[in-house]
Amino acid sequence: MRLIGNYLSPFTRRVAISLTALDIPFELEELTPFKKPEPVREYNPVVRIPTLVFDDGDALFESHVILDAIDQLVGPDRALTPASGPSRRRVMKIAAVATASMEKAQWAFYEVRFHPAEKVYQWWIDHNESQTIGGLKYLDQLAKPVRDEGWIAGTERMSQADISAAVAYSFVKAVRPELSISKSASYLAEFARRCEAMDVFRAAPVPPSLPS
Ligand SMILES: N[C@@H](CCC(=O)N[C@@H](CS)C(=O)NCC(=O)O)C(=O)O
Repeated sequence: MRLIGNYLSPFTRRVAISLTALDIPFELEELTPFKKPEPVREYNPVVRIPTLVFDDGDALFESHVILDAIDQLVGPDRALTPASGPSRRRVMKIAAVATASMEKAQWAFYEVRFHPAEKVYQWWIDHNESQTIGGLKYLDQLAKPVRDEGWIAGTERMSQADISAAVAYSFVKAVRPELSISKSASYLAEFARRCEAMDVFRAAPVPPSLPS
């Protein structure tokens, strides 16, 4: 399998960490679609990452679709999102808060990254950042009892809720450092630190610097 994307993208990162956690081998084709859109367009008409190309040439995009497909590949005993029942709903709800927080931080980041300084709309940044903070504070309360041990959705092993929550935290910290999220979501910070120390997370590290 070939994963097209990069590890600043939290959506790519949660897919990469999940693939590794499920022992599914893949190669990262590292690129940003803003600078190199063609290899993505070949498989994804909307030209976004992550795009996962299967060995038979088929491809999937949208991280939740990819994650569902790889869960199906390994089967319900190993899947990162439970197949049914209350735990499925809980894992999906927490992962949804995490991905919405990623998305909102990304929109604030894009506002600065893609506009000339005189066209940056501060109200829009503040609006998105307040939603990001709301999401991370929600995750913070869930992380409080499990910051040293256990999993955020109360599952017996790591689930998609854990991966997405930790990835969301690390992404926001990287792209919106001015939010000082380690202070306002300190339990989530501890939980994310624990996750980021795991081999599966370390195999898909957040880049040390932001793109220019
Ligand atoms: N909902 C999508 C979001 C994917 C996304 O926003 N990817 C960004 C990078 S993090 C991207 O490809 N941006 C390029 C663009 O929107 O033109 C998912 O879960 O995969």
